[in-house]
Amino acid sequence: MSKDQKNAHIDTLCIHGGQEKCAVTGAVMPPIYTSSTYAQESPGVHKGYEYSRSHNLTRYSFERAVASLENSGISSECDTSNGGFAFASGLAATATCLELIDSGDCILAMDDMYGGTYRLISRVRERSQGLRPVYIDMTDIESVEQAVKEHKPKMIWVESPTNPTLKVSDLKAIAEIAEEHGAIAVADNTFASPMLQRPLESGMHVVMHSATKYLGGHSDVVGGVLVTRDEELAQRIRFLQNSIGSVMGPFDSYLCLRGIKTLAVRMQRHCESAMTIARFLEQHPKVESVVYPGLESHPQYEVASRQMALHGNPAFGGMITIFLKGGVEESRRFLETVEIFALAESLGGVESLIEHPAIMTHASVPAEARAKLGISDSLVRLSVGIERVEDLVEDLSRALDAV
Ligand code: P1T
Repeated sequence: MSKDQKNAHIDTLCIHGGQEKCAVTGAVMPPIYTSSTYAQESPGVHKGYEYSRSHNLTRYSFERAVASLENSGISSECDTSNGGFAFASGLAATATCLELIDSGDCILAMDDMYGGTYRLISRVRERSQGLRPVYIDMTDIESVEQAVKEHKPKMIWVESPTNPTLKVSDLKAIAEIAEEHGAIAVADNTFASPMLQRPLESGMHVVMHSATKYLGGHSDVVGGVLVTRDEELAQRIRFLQNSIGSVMGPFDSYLCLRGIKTLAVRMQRHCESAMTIARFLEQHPKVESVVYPGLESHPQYEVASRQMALHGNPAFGGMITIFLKGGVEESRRFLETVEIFALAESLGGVESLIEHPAIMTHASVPAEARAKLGISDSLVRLSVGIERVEDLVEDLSRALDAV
């Protein structure tokens, strides 16, 4: 990015952050570099590009763009992509991040999080890496302090807002605890996106995204990202990214880069429509309760209002969780009746999606843990897209009438 863009507004950074026009052609978008390898003049003498797992300019463009949005502050002298790293999926990013800690180490993790993250930590890395996970509710900062003292974790993994119960944790307070105890603090920022929340600015060491969601934004690509503000971690993650090799390919990098160009306008619409829908659902007689960080009834409404903002005003994202009156049959009827909302896993795209976490995205979380977290048969998760909000309300209204 040129010097005069350094203080640019985040809306502008979505389009220009970390980008340079092609020196040869002036192309405003980077070419999709498909070459798997690069010719060398003499063994070891090359233009900085050896092999595409290690070096790929299309991927770098996307990595730099996200690093700019997350405000990594890492120079290109320290890291080619300013501390941004792109992976084949969100879970590939998470898996690589977990390699920052050693066999036998404790990881303190949020009790509620994406089911696949839980599965990776508990059902894969606990066995293969000897990780010792401890799950706690990080909305309670005192319990984070206590758990850190007791278990001495090497990594603290927090998702905020969480998937699917939308718990919001105080990232600044957690980062301070991690810093004091020498643990690496990682925030999964998928639900908020860098438009609403920049965890590195709150002191977290690493931010993770499923780029499949808001960054990509069009449900047509699977990807993941890590960004760090710490120079040493940047070097270690660069090494791990290349050594493990689960990198994002050039076509996907191009799609993700294209996606974030419209992140600012998309997030604005997601937030506005979700608020309208949350208020509509809140007063609906077939709905037992609505969880949305922007409602005063949300248990962490105050933290969310402080931590999540769009253009300086509190903003709470496009995800809503509801509890329907009744059980699995009522949920099924509702989910089978919606038309504009697609019954599908995933979230964060321009189209509205709806799903049943207990049967779909969080089936890998043990039933006992799900029950403790309240992920019941009547819980339904909505990802509010950017269609006309009146049409979305009508769709939900019709489906609720059918329950
Ligand atoms: O699907 P993948 O790109 O590998 O990302 C995993 C992931 C990580 N973190 C959060 C908060 C997520 O929501 C996800 C993926 N989630 C879904 C597929 C879902 O429907 O919830």
